[in-house]
Amino acid sequence: MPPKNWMNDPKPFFWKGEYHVFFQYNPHEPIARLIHWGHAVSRDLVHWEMLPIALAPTPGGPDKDGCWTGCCVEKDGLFHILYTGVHPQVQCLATSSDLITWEKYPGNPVISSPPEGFGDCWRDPCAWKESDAWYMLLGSEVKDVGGAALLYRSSDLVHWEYLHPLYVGDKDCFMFECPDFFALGDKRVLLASCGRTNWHTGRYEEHRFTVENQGVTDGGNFYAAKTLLDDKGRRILFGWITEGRSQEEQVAAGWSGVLSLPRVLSILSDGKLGIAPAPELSARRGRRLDKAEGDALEIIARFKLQSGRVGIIYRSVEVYADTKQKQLVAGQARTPFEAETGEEIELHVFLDHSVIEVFANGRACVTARAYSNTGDISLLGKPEQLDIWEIDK
Ligand code: DQQ
Repeated sequence: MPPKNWMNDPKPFFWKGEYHVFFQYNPHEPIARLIHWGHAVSRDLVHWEMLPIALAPTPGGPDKDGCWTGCCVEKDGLFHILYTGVHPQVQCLATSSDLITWEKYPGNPVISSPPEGFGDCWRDPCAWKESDAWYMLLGSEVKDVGGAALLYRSSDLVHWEYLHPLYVGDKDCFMFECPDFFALGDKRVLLASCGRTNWHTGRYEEHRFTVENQGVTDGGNFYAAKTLLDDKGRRILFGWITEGRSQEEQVAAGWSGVLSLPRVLSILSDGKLGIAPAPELSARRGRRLDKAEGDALEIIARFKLQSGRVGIIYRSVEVYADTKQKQLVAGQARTPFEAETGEEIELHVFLDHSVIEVFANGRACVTARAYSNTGDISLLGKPEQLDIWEIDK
């Protein structure tokens, strides 16, 4: 959760044993205005400490109305944040020697206008190094076609040359926000957000991306998800868990937005994306319970494949795998999920007050919000095995 007020888009970055997550943050009110970069750090993925704000809008500067999403990379011993300034949208740079104190590049913006033929909505830099140069994606769109990830190249992270769209989607996705692009197993993965964070797996050749498989990382209250690569070689995904209550209620509560639990990505044998909770989360398991009760629980329920619905009901929200509809469902939210013939269904559920995060068989996730703390927790279907732990504070 934010210390208070507004939080959205995570920007994870791993450095020397520490998991850093920068995030979009409004320290003044629980409303998406005048966005800063907040900063949290963890050594174990389960205990987090808030650090000072990394970036704040500079009055009169190209980021005067907000420091929007971007990425953090290290080059020659110096950390670099590339991010978007708004009104109009432009790309900016800041550097730091310790990840705590950031200095904005005096020549900002480093890119002041979109490539010819593209609209003014182009943002959320994602940069990486290849053997010959730095490369970067910006989220954009090809009008009347769909979302696009525009590819740039640079030798110094300051001067950027536009190359071409790395990938253009279709009308299902009007614009790409928060692109993320990385190697995983023997594939490349492109994440792009538009209403949901979609994944695409495929081949990266000649600086073009050919998609072989695609899907949704999480069909629920989960957005703008991005990854880091840790020293164990793991790609770990964090998303912004959006609210399901009105703005008035968010203002009354004094906060808005949560970051998801860390989710480890993999390439499955069929080339699709695997998503599972980070194993470190088990360190927060407290008392084992025979019966699910409380408002901070981890539950693993294994069901024999049976026709219909298996799952739980928490705070009146039904959370279940539906074998007929081939979906993983939490309240109104659903993610495609198909069980193979004879495959057991394992639902790994984290309930934390208003947040429900569900993982099914290491390949489907759905996140939901449940604010009213009434009603018992009950099961849908009869599990073969059921493990319940309180989550330690
Ligand atoms: N949120 C940011 C944008 C991004 C959007 C602003 C996605 O940079 O495109 O807070 O949630």
